[in-house]
Amino acid sequence: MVARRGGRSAFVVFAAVAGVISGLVFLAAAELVALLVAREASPVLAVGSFVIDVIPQPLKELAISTFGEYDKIALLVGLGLAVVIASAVAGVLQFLRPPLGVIALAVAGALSVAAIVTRAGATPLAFVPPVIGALAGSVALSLLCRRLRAWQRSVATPAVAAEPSDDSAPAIDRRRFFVLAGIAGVSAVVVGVTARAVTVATSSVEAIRQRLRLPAPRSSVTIPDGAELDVPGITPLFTPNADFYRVDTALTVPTVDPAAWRLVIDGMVDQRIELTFDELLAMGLDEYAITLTCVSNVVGGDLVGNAMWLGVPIRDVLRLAGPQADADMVLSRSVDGYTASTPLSALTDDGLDAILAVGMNGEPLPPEHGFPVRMVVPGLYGYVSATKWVTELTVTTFERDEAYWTPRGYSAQAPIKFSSRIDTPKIGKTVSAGRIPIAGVAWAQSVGIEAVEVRIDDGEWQRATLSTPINTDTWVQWVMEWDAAPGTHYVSVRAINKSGELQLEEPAPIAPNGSSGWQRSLIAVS
Ligand SMILES: Nc1nc2c(c(=O)[nH]1)N[C@H]1C(S)=C(S)[C@@H](COP(=O)(O)O)O[C@H]1N2
Ligand SMILES: [Mo]
Repeated sequence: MVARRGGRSAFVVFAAVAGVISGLVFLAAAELVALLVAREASPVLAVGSFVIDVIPQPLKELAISTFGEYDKIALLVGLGLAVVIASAVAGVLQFLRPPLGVIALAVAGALSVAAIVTRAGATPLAFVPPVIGALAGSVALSLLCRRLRAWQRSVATPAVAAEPSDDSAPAIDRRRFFVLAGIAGVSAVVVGVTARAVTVATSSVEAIRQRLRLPAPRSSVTIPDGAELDVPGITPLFTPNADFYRVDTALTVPTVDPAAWRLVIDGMVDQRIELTFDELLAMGLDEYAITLTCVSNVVGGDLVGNAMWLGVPIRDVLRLAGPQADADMVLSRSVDGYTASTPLSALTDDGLDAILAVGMNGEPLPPEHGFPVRMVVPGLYGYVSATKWVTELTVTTFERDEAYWTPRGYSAQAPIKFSSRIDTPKIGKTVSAGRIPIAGVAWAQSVGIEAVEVRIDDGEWQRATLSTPINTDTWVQWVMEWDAAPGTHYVSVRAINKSGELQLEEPAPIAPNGSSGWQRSLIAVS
């Protein structure tokens, strides 16, 4: 090898390598400290953004026309090359004219500090990562260059044989340089890449959601005494988020950063309105208990759930835009393109709590339930009202526009057909003879449940005991004690709403506007 013979040019190459390794140490230490104290203060990204800002517009356009959608990658690659070249030069300087290399790193640190602290949104500790990075890089550079010079000296000292053996002084000094260079280089790459990956992963929308603290509601829902029955096997009054049914057309759950979210209200309005997430929250949040139902719920099915929502009335948001008199529909649109057609009157009616919800059962909306904002409208099936990840409300007419499901075999308008369900005893599970509860839930959103009736086999319809309703928009629980005799029995249930209507007996499939019929289950008693 040339260096063994003391060739000065070879040592200069190693000095350049030492410089590049020190540059990596600089960036890795800065990334690690940025992760810990100031996430926005990554020198690579801050300097990159700075460069984007200072590049003159014609040059920017040239970059976009040359690299197209890869312009940002091109910038980062260019920046990476510049860092490699500059740190190689710093290495050579430090080797030939110490401490010029360390001074160069200090200048690089100062420039990154300037780029970082002048960025919008920089936190008070934003200067720390580049300072620590420059310090770490300088220590690495001066140690590496010291070892390189020791190696150069021992090669130059003609005390030993012309071809030194492996444990001669030059060999030992060479090994000491490579060991340090190896350790510094490998740990810089490992630490830098890991810190960057952790930063990216924990800055994800899910992490943003975890950190999000919604303002306290101005008003909360009072849960009356007796709202929840104590019956084993009955559906809980509120459905935990993890158990809440999920229905949507989204292949992967859309991720929407609340900071980038906008709600546009347009169409037949006096004035187009655009709201940010903070502006929506600033309108004031209230609690709403509303039971959601899917049109695909079959009689006795479980595509229905009850939640405590936190939100803003849609009528307040629409009022900002001023819907025009001849409009009769709001076409809500999700970030994933899904649309729902809701009668304008259902959203503007003062007596109906149609809301833009941001919270669900005490937390921000779960991603799969529409984070950061969704619609919830009492009394209408989800597909015509409950748009998740909602981003646009277009005021229009049923004649002019249609929603996602309308050309796919479902009605443009679909009020919920009120219904009742048996939760216990479970179908297909044998129960022991004796006194047992038959219990379940019943819902008639926006009207309310007046009564639930149960029939055993071909007997009389008997009134069940109801839980105290929270309001007319939530389901109620019902229970009836039954002296179960051995054998098989049919248990049927039906509800009566507060308008005095009886639940539809005529069975209907889910399409085009929801199932109907009375649930009748066969129960085996032993
Ligand atoms: N963006 C979007 N929103 C949507 C849907 C959808 O497919 N995409 N499905 C709707 C339907 S059919 C129902 S029943 C409800 C279900 O809401 P959940 O999944 O939170 O229970 O969301 C509604 N909102
Ligand atoms: Mo649905």
